[in-house]
Amino acid sequence: MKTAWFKLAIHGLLAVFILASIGPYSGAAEKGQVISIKAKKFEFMPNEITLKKGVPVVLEFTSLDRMHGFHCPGLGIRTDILPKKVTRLQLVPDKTGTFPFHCDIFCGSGHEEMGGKIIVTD
Ligand SMILES: [Cu+2]
Repeated sequence: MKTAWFKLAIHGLLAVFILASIGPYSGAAEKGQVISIKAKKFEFMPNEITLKKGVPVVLEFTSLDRMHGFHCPGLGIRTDILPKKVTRLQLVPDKTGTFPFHCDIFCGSGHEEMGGKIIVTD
């Protein structure tokens, strides 16, 4: 009987630790308007994103088919985009301009055309 209670207490403690370690990261670490971007062969939707300089946003990526990559060299951001998984990137654009992005993980015969642009305005 004592061991059963002990196990229950340990499990309870573990649950508290796990929740405590997950808690602070859900939401608090990412601020800003969420922009959802879907990737599929061979396009990004949307493929044109307009942002404001100095205004934080969270780019939220999902793939509708296979693994893709998102790379925007002009803004110094990249991430893998995985199917059935949401990948978030926080971004505070620090300059205005038009910044092309593209898929940087080979995904098939239309891969080279898979891209778009981020426009940052004042
Ligand atoms: Cu690709």
